[in-house]
Amino acid sequence: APMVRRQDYSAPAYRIRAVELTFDLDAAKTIVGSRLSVERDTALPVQPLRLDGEDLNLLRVLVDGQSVSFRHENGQLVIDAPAAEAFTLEIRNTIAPEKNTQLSGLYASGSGLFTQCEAEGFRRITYFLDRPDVMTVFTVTLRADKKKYPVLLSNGNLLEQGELANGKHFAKWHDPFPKPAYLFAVVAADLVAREQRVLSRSGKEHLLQVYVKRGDLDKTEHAMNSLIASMVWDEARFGLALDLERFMIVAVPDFNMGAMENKGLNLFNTKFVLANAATATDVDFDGIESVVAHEYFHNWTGNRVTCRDWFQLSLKEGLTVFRDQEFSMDMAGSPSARGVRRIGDVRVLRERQFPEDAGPMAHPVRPDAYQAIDNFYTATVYEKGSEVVRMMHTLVGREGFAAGMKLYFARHDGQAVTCDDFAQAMADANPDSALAANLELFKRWYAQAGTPRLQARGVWDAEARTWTLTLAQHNPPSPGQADKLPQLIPVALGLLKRDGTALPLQLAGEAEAGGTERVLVMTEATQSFTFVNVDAEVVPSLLRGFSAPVVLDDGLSDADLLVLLAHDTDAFNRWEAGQRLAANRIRAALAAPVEAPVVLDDAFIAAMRALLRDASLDAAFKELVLTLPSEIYLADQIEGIDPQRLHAVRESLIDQLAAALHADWAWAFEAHQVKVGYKPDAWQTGQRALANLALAMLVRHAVATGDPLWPGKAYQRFKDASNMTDRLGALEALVNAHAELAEPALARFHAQFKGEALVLDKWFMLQARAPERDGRVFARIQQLLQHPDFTLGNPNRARALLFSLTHFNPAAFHRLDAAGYAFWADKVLALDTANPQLASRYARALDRWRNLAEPYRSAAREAIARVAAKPDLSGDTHEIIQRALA
Ligand code: HT7
Ligand code: ZN
Repeated sequence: APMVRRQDYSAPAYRIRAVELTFDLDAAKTIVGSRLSVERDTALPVQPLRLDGEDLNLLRVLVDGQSVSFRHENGQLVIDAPAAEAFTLEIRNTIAPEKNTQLSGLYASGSGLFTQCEAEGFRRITYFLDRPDVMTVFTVTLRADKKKYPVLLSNGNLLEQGELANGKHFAKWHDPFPKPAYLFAVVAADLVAREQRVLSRSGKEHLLQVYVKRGDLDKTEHAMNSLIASMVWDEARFGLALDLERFMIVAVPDFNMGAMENKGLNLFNTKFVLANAATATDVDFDGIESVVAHEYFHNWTGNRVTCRDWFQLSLKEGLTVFRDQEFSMDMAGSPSARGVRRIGDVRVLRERQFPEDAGPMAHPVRPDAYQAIDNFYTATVYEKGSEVVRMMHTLVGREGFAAGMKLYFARHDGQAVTCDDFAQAMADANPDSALAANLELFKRWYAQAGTPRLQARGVWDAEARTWTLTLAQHNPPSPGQADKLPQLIPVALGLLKRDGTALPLQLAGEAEAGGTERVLVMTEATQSFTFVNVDAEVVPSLLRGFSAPVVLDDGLSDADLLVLLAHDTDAFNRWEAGQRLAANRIRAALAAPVEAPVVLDDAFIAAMRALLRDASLDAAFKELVLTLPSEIYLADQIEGIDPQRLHAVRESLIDQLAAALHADWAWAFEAHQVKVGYKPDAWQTGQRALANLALAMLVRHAVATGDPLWPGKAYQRFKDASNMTDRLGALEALVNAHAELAEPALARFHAQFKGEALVLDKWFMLQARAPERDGRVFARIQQLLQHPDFTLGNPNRARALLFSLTHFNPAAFHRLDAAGYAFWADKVLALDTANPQLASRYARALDRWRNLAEPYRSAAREAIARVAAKPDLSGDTHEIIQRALA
């Protein structure tokens, strides 16, 4: 596929002011009629009209009612010289939804028909100017068999509906807001809806609906509550009200991503809608809250103001992720619960985005070129993009940020704009801020790929009573970007005395100390900051709250980290101190000879025990501190990684924590039982998370020592649990410890939930993610491929089994005999024929092959080369494979 380049952008020569679409819906053959009101931009030289189209069967083309000559070129329909400046173009074509296994365009799922148009799916429905800067008013008439498809939905407001001959019926929808085609949606299915009427602050009434298949209504309450909470929050925090009379969410069983923000008609992966206490875990409830909020927030950040071109994707995605993260933090409530959320968000960033930024797919938040845009819905565009917005928030403050948002909408409502436009509005609304003073410098975050390294060293001068912090930044090369310039890095910090108390901060030149926390703004490659009135050595707590997406090297000793772990008031840095203490031990063990036993020192164990027993801390926070850094995160930090060795070392440390803290785990398990009715709130979620971790540790230790007590207790809890979080936690404890009772428990779980697709996904996932031991997990995954409930056709199921191995279970995947890589290659090829978007995401499991030690590295390369050799690889997968080998 040819490269699309950001610098080649040119404004469209034609606009489509309005379109009337008619659909005669049928799974085998749907007829699409389209009547476009087209206008030529008379300021530009006359050019051919080029309409995008893919996999369409064209029946006719009329211009102002007359037939017209046209041709096909590069997959486009080209009309060389339309005579008038404004004309009506009529197109008729057919499509075959049931053959559409790509799940882009109009496709069949379950017994319904659904669309997915972002990024370039609309062209798979009919010919169109399928680009986000062409905004059109849509009127849509749907006709279908009434029995099969009793519910007919599209964007906006329902104008009319009624009966037709031959058992058919119709519905006519009109969306008053001009929108790009990627926000178009249609649903035809047999669904039921939970409904709620709500008033926005202005007193306007809205109808909210959550559509699901019959039988799933009892799983829609949380999605509805999340939607209402999102509405309230966006009005309260940003003054952004819902602009539609009706807002619909529809659950779709086969879906490539999480959800889609189509105007007024959000389509969701069932995973992010359906939940009740019996079938969904706390983590699922949480995911639903975030995704419902995320899609709802897109109505302003994405739909009202959209992207000029797909290079600007982070304009809507980075900003909307930032908004959903802030929403979830506000929903969590207490400062400690906010800290827990921040830790969770940074974990995702560092486990997914950091490796991306260090590998062959590294790209700036605003990419410069792509072959397949689907490949750029990445952690960089989403999560790093959100961090870029968060840094702006840090630089201008909460009020300043709200003012920037206000100006952004005042300037750009109804437009398709760029990341520059957003940053400019933020700076202009805050003219006295460090952002405005350094805007061009700040915008390097959009332009430069890679994770900057930030070195920090402090020197105390006893005589001068000063402490000078010297910061140095360096961003290693990325593909196509050899040399990088310094970036603006906000460094939030506090200084702790050795006894853990916070030092009032006073920079040289300041009249007096102001507070115990500061944000230093770094704008040079190297920079020093001198604090005065410092009477003793201090322990710096740098990059509090993870104030910038960088890798910090602060040179702190274990003794310093123990001070932070015991006393830091910043939840993120307190947690980070514990993670670093653990990582230091893992690194030391990896550097030692293989035969040397890995022994956890008493200081570390005592610190962990103190934290676990600390009555002033929340359970959720303790669970995070007592969980060792993941193999995925550690592997990204270590050059020439041997995944088997890393796994063995980490497992051994967990075994030791399980043994050394045995009595503490038993206490923690008993002390964190929730005795009231199930609610997925921050407090209960924390209690359950810690109790489940404790149970896992107890079962692990019991299996190692041959003690039947805790496996028996876990099995009992698994059987009797009153909610899925506890049930799955107990099952996971048995499976992860390879306990004998895991088998009967798995069988029972399958029998109990065989009718629940999302719960079966958990059953597959749990087995595929279990810690590898003697190749048992890999063997189990191969068995499960043959299971009657397994299918590659449903993305959730494919993710539950295949992605669990390759993306989430490094020790099962990276095998000495290379069988994991052969498995990967087979599945990339199998997925690629049916669903290129899913295949190319799957293919990325080997992005970081160059960072592997031998023999893994060569074996991985061979597997990638095998995939590359397939002659008809999809454009999506081809781009990933080609970059991996470059
Ligand atoms: N904006 C949505 C992106 C999306 C998507 C992209 C490519 C292929 C399929 C897709 N489904 C949804 C989701 C979001 O960020 O909210
Ligand atoms: Zn989004």
